[in-house]
Amino acid sequence: MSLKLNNALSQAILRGDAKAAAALTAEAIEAGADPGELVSGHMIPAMDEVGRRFECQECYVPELLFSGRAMKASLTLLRPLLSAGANEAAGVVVIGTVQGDLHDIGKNLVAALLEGGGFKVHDLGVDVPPARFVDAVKRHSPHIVALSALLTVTLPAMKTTIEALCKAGVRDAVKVIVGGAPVTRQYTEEIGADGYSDNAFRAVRLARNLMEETAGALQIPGIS
Ligand code: B1M
Repeated sequence: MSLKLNNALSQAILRGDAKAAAALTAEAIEAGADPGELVSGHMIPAMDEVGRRFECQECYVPELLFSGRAMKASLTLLRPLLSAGANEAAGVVVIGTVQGDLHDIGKNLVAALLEGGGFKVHDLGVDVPPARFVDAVKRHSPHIVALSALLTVTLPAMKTTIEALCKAGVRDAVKVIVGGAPVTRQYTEEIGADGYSDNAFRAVRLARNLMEETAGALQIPGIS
């Protein structure tokens, strides 16, 4: 896979050209590129650059939207490769972006990589109210509830989601993991979540570690 092509993919995402991003991703896959490297080495840096430009008012919401679409167009092609190997042996996860927050690219990436790590994932989407997380826990009996937030103003929704799980009497039945750009380890501890990852790839390791910690108590098939 040539560096030129990788740069072209970053540039396509940066200028919000979904058609080019998809075509270049397909070309890269065909050329045998590593999907994880495409995502973390080229696509995420492009989105970070869009974010930097937005912050400096060098671009505006429409540009965020178009770059988001281009990123999604690439991820649609990469997702089957990232999530290959899904089964229920590793554990069950309910994932969603918390109430008030519409950002789902990072959350989708975490979901795909968890699937690739062997987890069965129930994705509740974006802007998920606490009550829907509670319902999903009752319905799917997950081992892990994964919460994503990208906005400083939606961070408190992580806390209220955990409080809702407590109130419904299901908090002790699950591990709660949190992530997203504004989330910190300190905040994770403050709200009583069980784990935090600043990165989608490391979220899989975190989920596995939590499963290993609780394997005895939860009697999870496939984990001894
Ligand atoms: Co918005 N946005 N956005 N945006 N957006 C950010 C987040 C922002 C940082 C841009 C900036 O100012 N630099 C800023 C937030 C500032 C803050 O609160 N601190 C911001 C803002 C302000 C807004 C609006 C308020 C803008 C407005 O309307 N005035 C608005 C809010 C809408 C809402 O949610 N209610 C808004 C809207 C949007 C779009 C809809 C246009 C679009 C989202 C499209 C979509 O998601 N479908 C968008 C985009 C694209 C961005 C940026 C540019 C890119 C986000 C992204 O997809 N990154 C973003 C700037 C940035 O992040 N640099 C920005 C790529 C993705 C792979 O990374 O999601 O961070 P990320 O996920 C990472 C990690 O965070 C982690 O793993 C991933 C990869 O390693 N991770 C987890 C995420 N979830 C995890 C969960 C885990 C573990 C790890 O465990 C459970």
